[in-house]
Amino acid sequence: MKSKRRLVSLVGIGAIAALSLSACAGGGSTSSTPGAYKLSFVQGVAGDEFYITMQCGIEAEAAKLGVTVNTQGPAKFDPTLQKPIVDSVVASKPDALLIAPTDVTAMQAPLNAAAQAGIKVVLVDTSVDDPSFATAQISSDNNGGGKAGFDAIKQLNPNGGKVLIMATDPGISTTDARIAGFEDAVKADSSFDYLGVQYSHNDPAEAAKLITAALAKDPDIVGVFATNTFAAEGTATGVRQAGKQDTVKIAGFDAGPAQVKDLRDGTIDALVAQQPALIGADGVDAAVAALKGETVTAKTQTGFQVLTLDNIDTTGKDYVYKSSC
Ligand code: T6T
Repeated sequence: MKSKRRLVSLVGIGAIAALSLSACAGGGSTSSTPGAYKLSFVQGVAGDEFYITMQCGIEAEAAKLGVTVNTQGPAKFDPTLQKPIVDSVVASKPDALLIAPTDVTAMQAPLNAAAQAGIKVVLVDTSVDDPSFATAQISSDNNGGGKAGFDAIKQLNPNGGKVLIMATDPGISTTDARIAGFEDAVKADSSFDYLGVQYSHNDPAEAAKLITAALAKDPDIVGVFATNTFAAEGTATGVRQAGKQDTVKIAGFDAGPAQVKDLRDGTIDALVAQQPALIGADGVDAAVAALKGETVTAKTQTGFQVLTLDNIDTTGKDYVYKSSC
């Protein structure tokens, strides 16, 4: 098994000079020391290595710029759990809020309210239906990553065959874009028989159950594209339990330690690793620049790298997510 290596150029906001601060530039600082802004980071879900790694990037950049950051996340990737956290963060009046909204529709009103309260809102990773209130948005090339997932599966199955997508939930901007990128590619290739998307609700056990049922119905499935960490983890478990790891090729988004272990043992064949620390650091840079009244890049797209056994110990190793900073 040899998968294609792909390295997409990294896009950052770049160095932001922050030498002067007018008393009212950006407004809203509740800190007594000028420029010592208070930032809040609300994760999509606590305990997810993607957001832990992003938190590490945020904390390192915040320390560099002399601002403070408080991080919280819901127990599940669920807007009904994330909204109360946002409401309480807004009530605590930070200068800026970095957030990965868990649903494009349900998180719209709470984030509109945050921006209306004078808080600079920076969307990191995910977005909402109408992000016009946002100071900046930073996310991976999710559509391109979906296409890369298809390319990896195709490389391992040059003659095509049945493939499906294991996703999380509809209404998440990132995973929806990954699905679109994969679907555009698979539908353009007549050697593949696309079986559609299954939604596993960010629950590995559900993903394992769904892939087990899919393999019972279509034992000749040759590939699965899993749209995030938990979908990939559950897909790998189900494929392993079915004893089909040699015939079902899995390309999964994200590169937590468990996915990398699955890559090493041959259950997963390719991982589309994002750059969460860079997304977080860019988010801090954007928030602080906005608070200082400086020009901010409205939209930044960060890159990804496809990890395989070929590069996991060399050029790919720095892309593995962290479980702690
Ligand atoms: O894939 C990431 C993130 O980009 C996505 O929005 C939600 O799932 C993850 O956090 C991985 O679990």
